[in-house]
Amino acid sequence: MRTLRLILGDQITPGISSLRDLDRANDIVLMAEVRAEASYVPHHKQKLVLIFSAMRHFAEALRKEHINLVYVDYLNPENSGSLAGEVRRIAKQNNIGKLIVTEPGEWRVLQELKNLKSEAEITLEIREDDRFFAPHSRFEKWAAGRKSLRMEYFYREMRRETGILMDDGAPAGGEWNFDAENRKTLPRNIQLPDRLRFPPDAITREVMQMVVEQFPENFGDLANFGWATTRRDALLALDEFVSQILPAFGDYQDAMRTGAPFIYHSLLSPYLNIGLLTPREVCDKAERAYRDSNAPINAVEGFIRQILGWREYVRGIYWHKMPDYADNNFFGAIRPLPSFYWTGKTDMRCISEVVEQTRSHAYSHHIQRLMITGNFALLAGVSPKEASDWYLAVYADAFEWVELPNTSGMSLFADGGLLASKPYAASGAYINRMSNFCSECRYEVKEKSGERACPFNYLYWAFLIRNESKLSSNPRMRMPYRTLSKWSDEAKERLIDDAQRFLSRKE
Ligand code: FAD
Ligand code: DLZ
Ligand code: SF4
Repeated sequence: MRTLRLILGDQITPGISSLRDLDRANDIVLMAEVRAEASYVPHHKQKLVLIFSAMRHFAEALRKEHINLVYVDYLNPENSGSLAGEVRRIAKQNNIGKLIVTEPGEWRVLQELKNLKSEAEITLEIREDDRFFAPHSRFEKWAAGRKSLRMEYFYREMRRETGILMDDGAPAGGEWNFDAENRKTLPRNIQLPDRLRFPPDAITREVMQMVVEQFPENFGDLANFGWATTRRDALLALDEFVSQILPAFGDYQDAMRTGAPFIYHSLLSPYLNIGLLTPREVCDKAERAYRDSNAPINAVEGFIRQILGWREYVRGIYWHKMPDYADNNFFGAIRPLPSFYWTGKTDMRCISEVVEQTRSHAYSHHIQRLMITGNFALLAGVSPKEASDWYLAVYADAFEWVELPNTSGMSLFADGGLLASKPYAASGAYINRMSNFCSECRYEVKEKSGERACPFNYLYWAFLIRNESKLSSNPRMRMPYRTLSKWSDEAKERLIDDAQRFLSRKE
């Protein structure tokens, strides 16, 4: 009997564990474009093109190495439409006795493969995904017995263990974290750098055509598609980022501006998440820039913390807490997602700008996801499930293991504080400080209440009032609740009325 090795759409990595010890004479490698994966949420068209095109380019590279590959196109008439269906079909045709797969990134897909094992009478070998720094067992060891699972402590252990940005056992530059230096506003006249984007080649153009035909109603434009779909191009994107952009990454990490979706962010998350780049090589390259005095410590530490810290940590949380994590709803929020998350049609300039950037690029940088669309959903009491489905659909880098803890935990505080020590709730003042959105908005950011007032203002206070019993004992929420306690009942009523009026009308 022969062995089948399944490569998933986010396992586009030459050294992936499922391909090690491949017997070229006997084994079959399977890759399949399937309807179930392409439609479990209505993915942005650019996300679909990125994944299918990267899969096809990877398949080409495997064929060049004379690997025995079965590649099932989306439109193949025999395509059963699911990963399990394709494994079953190809296994039957080829006398397969064993399936080897690198552990899937998503709980849902892992269950599908486990179920297949019992039905299809094949041995299933699930291998560790060692593209990550921390295996599941490492996170579990760290989490065991801890009351508080804060990222910062996990990150420090990762630094110590990997030796990244460490000097003789001490953190490089003398501190673990330089975030205090990383909250600058963008100078008005600063010339933001052009970014390296990749014109679609013949394979990508063919996929674009297919996606337009098969997914005509999906959110997103393809006109600006510029993602790398090969490892070669992803490495060029990494080089460009480290040499040209990284030095200013830290300073302007939280800045936002109209017409400037990328600022000094890396745009590397889609490549990391589908496997065109590995986190290790990205961190090593960033550290090299610091060691060679080509980038300052606040930028390099800040950047490495996102990958070695946050990215590893949210994956740990996801597997530690799934499947229950998806059902968390600390505030009991049930409001449907407003339609302007899809249309961008709202007078709130900050939201229309972020939705427009998202439609054009399948991208929006972290602080926009957290403090604009995430903050609005939190303040308005949008259902965590509806918000998560939106984030999972609209970003090129969205896979549940990283999206869910960021949305449900970090952004919506739906886990009640496992991930964040307080909700990332903010009024318009924060958005005004970090962006130029408010100067172009029909609402008045300085007004708290009334028809012209910025909705983030009264929604913020109404959120605090509504959730007082759940939040007022949180030491980090003491300040706003102290302010609130000084207001008359009448003033509070006015804010609640404004919030209700706003939320009940169609924006
Ligand atoms: P940079 O700002 O250049 O950061 C460098 C790298 O660090 C990123 O490429 C990414 O790999 C990693 N990183 C940064 N922040 C985080 C984080 N909070 N969690 C995990 N990794 C991080 N990231 C995803 O990869 N997929 C998602 O589906 C996703 N959904 C999100 C949903 C919400 C509500 C929020 C608030 C954040 C989400 N993030 C997600 C995290 C973060 O916003 C993106 O990783 C980042 O914006 C990607 O852009 P970049 O590559 O330019 O990042
Ligand atoms: C996201 C995605 C999409 C859109 N399509 C496919 C596909 O056709 N075939 C495939 O193998 N994987 C796809 N993926 C990725 C999976 O949905 C899933 O997110 C990951 O494999 C989980 O690790
Ligand atoms: Fe957003 Fe309020 Fe500023 Fe308008 S005034 S852009 S709604 S924060």
